[in-house]
Amino acid sequence: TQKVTEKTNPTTKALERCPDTPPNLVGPLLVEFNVDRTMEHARKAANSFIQQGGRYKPKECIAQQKVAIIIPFRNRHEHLIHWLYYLHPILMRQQLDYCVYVINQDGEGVFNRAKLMNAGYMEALKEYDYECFVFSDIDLVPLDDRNLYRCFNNPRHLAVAMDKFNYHLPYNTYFGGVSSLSKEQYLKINGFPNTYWGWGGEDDDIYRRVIFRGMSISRPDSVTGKYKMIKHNRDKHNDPNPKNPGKLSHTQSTMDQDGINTLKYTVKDIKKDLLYTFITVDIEAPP
Ligand code: BGN
Repeated sequence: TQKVTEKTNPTTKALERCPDTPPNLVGPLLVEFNVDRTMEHARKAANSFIQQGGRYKPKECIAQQKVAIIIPFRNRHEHLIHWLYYLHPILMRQQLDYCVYVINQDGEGVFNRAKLMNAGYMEALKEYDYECFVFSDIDLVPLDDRNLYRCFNNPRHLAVAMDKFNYHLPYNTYFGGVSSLSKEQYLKINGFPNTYWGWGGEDDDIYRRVIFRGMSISRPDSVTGKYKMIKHNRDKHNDPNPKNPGKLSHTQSTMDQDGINTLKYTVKDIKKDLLYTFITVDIEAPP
């Protein structure tokens, strides 16, 4: 067989770095959850360029960043279908070198969003040399593809205008929903807290870590940063935890002893679907 080189095939050109502004973005998007959607629809939407595990990288240029998308998860399969259906085409248009990691909490113990995100960070890095981490709730879909799922000079808060908060921030220091941190930024804050069991406060803790380490929050404007949330009932085993709010006054002194440096969990299973990598972890949750 003949070796194809630049000489024998003059159309082969060395790839260049992708542009700062991806050329094929469309801006505002129509998003509708009130339809019966299956994984097959999501697979068709993602087209043939996706690779097993929910991996993609542009073929036309070298992506600016290698991005791991981390989604804490338990029992939300219909949300996952909607999320994949909308996000894969967006992330492809954004010309990212990315992979989607769904981090599934094993068992029925109390849910812990931030600890799952820490486990996702660790597991993603075992697979590839990621430089950027986007942490997203499963029920949030952006309404504008100019909201770039990459990292910036400061930790980024992406979900700034959610429909459930009337397309406003619920408060100025809100850091929940969707955020991105470079590997460097993440390590600077010792990752996320492992000790916020149940609903509430872990995102405020992360915000405080960022500020205590001398960084600030980067955000898109409130038009680009619009999100639609999938409506759902309150999850089981994730009630607001009355112990969480009080922990926030200690973040500065506890953040070095509670984070990626103290993370303990066990991987139970790793399954590669076409559109996502599904990792089930035991995070030693209280009953
Ligand atoms: C806040 C929660 C956040 C949550 C937002 C939006 C707390 C800590 C005590 C104030 N914070 O009240 O975790 O993302 O609401 O729902 O509960």
